[in-house]
Amino acid sequence: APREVAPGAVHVPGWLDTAAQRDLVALCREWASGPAGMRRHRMPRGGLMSVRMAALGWYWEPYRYSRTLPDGSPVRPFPDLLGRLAREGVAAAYGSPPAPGSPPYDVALVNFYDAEAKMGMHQDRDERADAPVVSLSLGDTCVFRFGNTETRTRPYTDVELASGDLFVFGGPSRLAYHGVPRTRPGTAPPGIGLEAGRLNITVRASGLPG
Ligand code: MD5
Ligand code: FE
Repeated sequence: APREVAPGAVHVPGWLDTAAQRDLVALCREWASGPAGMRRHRMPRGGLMSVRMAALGWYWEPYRYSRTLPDGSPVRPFPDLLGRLAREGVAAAYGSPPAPGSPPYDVALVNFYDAEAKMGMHQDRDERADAPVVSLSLGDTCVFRFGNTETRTRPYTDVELASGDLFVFGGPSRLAYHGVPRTRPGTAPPGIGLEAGRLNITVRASGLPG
């Protein structure tokens, strides 16, 4: 059953069944193989992110979206399947799908966490649309830290995100600070084709033209 962690932030445990998780893991492998596949980005202050990222629809690097990769080559197109899943995810979390005329889902970031990877507290504010972000978790469970809109620190709530879980972040929670302080290696379920590590797919509306 959906659980509201904060206004507009809804966790739906076990939303994807094993077959759907397996299909998404296989697609992530394909997406990871492309030119915009599984990069460790460098932060403006010099550090290398521990999470590896692939981009679909738009290329993202700290902190902007681009239509092309740094070398000018095109980004892999945004798959219709992820747009459909995002709209269904919003409906599952909020009880109704996005209103007609809402900004279209057009970008997905695929994050891979090995046993050591984590993501520091940050806001997702590079989008120009306020559509909810739809997050899908696959593989190892993680500790997801959901904070507040004012600071990177307390108060925050730690939520365990397991394989197959859906999380939708919208409304007043859209600009909350959040991060992944750790994963729990060895907790991935059998039968999805991901023996070690965690994949997270976030689907977003960029609000950017064309
Ligand atoms: C992850 N990814 O598990 C998380 C889950 C990212 C990222 O944080 O930026 O790729 S998605 C969490 C998220 C996205 C947008 C808004 C909020 C949370 N939020 O308002 O808390 O790899
Ligand atoms: Fe984020």
